[in-house]
Amino acid sequence: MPEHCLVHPEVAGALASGTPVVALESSLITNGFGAPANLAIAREQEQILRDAGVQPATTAVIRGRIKVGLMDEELEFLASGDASIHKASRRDLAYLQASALSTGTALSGGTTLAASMLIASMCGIRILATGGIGGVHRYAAQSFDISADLVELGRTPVAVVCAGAKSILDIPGTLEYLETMGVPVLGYQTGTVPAFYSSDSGCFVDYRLDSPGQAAEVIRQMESMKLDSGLVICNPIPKEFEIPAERLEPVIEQSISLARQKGISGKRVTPFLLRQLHQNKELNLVEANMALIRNNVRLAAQIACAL
Ligand code: PSU
Ligand code: MN
Repeated sequence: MPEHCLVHPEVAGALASGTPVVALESSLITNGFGAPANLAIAREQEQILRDAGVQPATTAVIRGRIKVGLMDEELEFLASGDASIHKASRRDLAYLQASALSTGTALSGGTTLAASMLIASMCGIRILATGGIGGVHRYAAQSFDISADLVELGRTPVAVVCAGAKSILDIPGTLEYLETMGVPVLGYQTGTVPAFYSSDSGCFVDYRLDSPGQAAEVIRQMESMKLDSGLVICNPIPKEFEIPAERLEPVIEQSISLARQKGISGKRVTPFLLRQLHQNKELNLVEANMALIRNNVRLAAQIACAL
């Protein structure tokens, strides 16, 4: 195991013995949901994996140390909203680790998909489950706002099970970027790219997967060729939780203009937009968001077992 990660003994044991392991990100605990939904979903994802015989490996930076596999107190801490907890992408990891040695306060971080993939790959974990990937933002031609998740997918060999990208993003633009980075975008039992809250963005996936075994075979092929890039497995939100795009769209555009008015930029953009959406009283987006995460974690468990 890499010396700069503290891998929980259960995770290390599972990796050594060939027990399936699925990595989970923690920025959705620190930035994706408010309390109490954040702690509930953090615990539930781990439980779904354990029930399927899979070892969960939630990644985070806890008081200056990168951890893989968290204790319940650590999930509680991440969900607490403590001011020392940052949103941690690839570029934040070194500073947060250094904080334990060089400043008075050891800082913590909820790891984004990008950082979580990187940490998973350092430890030999091959699959990660999340809600939605970051992407090319709307109006990126002016703002240059493109998530580091996409670059990470282009350079780090971890398969990511997600419900597509949120429709706060430019989905065709996101797909173009993934194509440029050489990242396959596959649909699980669908030929279309889901858009997080809805099962169809109107865009097509590269290929369709019909079984966990087929997904596992694609992962094995990528590994045997040492492509060193990621894979996006799109799993549409269950039908009963879908939110019609025409109800969502006005709220999204309102939230984006509010973000611009307030001068929100950089890493604050995505958490701001997610908070705006979740605060909307007419749309029960928190429930839908939790449902699609559960669905993704279940599929990731099946693929991990097939691997
Ligand atoms: N999309 C969601 N929920 C989330 C995120 C994205 O639907 O919680 C989080 C993920 O952790 C993702 C990060 O990696 O936001 C992307 O942030 P940015 O756009 O700043 O790269
Ligand atoms: Mn950004």
